[in-house]
Amino acid sequence: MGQGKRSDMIVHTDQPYNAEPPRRALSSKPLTPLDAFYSRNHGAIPSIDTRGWRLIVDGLVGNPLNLSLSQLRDRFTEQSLVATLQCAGNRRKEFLAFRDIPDEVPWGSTATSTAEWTGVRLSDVLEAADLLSEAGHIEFLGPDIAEHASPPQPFGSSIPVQKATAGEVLVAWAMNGEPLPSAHGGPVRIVVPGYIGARSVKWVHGIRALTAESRNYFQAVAYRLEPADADRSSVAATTDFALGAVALNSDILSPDDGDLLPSGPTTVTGYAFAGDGRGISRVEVSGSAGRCWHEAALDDELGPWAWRRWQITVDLPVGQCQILARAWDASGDTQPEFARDLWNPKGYGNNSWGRVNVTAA
Ligand SMILES: Nc1nc2c(c(=O)[nH]1)N[C@H]1C(S)=C(S)[C@@H](COP(=O)(O)O)O[C@H]1N2
Ligand SMILES: [Mo]
Repeated sequence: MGQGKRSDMIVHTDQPYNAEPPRRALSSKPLTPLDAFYSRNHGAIPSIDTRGWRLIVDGLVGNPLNLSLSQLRDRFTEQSLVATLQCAGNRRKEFLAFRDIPDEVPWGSTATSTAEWTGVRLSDVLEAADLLSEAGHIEFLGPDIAEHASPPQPFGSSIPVQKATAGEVLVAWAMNGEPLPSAHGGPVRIVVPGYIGARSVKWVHGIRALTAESRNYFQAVAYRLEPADADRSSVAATTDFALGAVALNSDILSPDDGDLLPSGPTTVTGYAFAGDGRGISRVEVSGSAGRCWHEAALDDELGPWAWRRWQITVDLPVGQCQILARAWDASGDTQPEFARDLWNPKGYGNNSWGRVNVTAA
């Protein structure tokens, strides 16, 4: 069991450790157990001594801070919230049927998970540091070196100051009531609810107020959405942009792709998630490859930053059959039908209809 994970994790790479759970591991509970939570790493997982850990808050602040974990805990009010993390590369595998994406992890459908996070509000920390009005972005600095970045460098990211001061962003030390495991950023990480996972920097040791976006490789080069033809054109792409809020997505968690099932009534479960706090308004499921759709029952909300789980019973005819799911969010947005219409050179943001193929006997 690598990194304290269940033995049936789908491990894409051991070094660095990149693994996602089987769908059934996400379908059983609203909060993802720690041993099933996907883990995405660009470098070796560091082992950080909690007693020696410090958080430096500097840059465009009037009062720079240097805090130990106990000072962080004592000085600010503890907050907990449920938030779903979703990697921008979630469901990249579906793009590969259309066109190859070299050098990126071929994530399936489960580079997403949900936990209750506990820590302090980033907005409170920034207020104590006397954030200056010139600040436009807040940068997070990690210690782990990504060898494949050019040049090799520690992982980092930034978010706009409006998001950083909105109250939901946490400097977190616990996950589902347990101290943060190393694989998830222990002792302390940032959690940016509603944004792509890459902005939630693990093992954070620095928070820096800047005028503009971070120049870290993972903000300035990777995790940007490029036009579909960017890798073929001779001129540099000018319209790529840093990914922030997660696009509306939904997917099927049970049954799994390739399952053999009895025909007749079958329970289908899944999740829907709209980034940046937009609620889920409706989920529809088809057991007949889209010939007819039925409205799924939504589970209780876990809060504005978490996935909305859903379930429905559909009648499966004997034979091969494709089950589909699509969601609507509170802004009336819905998901595109095909991954191929969303293909992009780095394979980010596949939020096409959820799709599993099963055989009913
Ligand atoms: N320091 C650091 N933080 C990081 C990363 C990393 O490689 N190093 N990966 C990011 C990415 S791309 C994602 S999707 C999330 C994954 O968080 P998890 O491993 O806790 O699931 O962490 C983010 N934070
Ligand atoms: Mo990610």
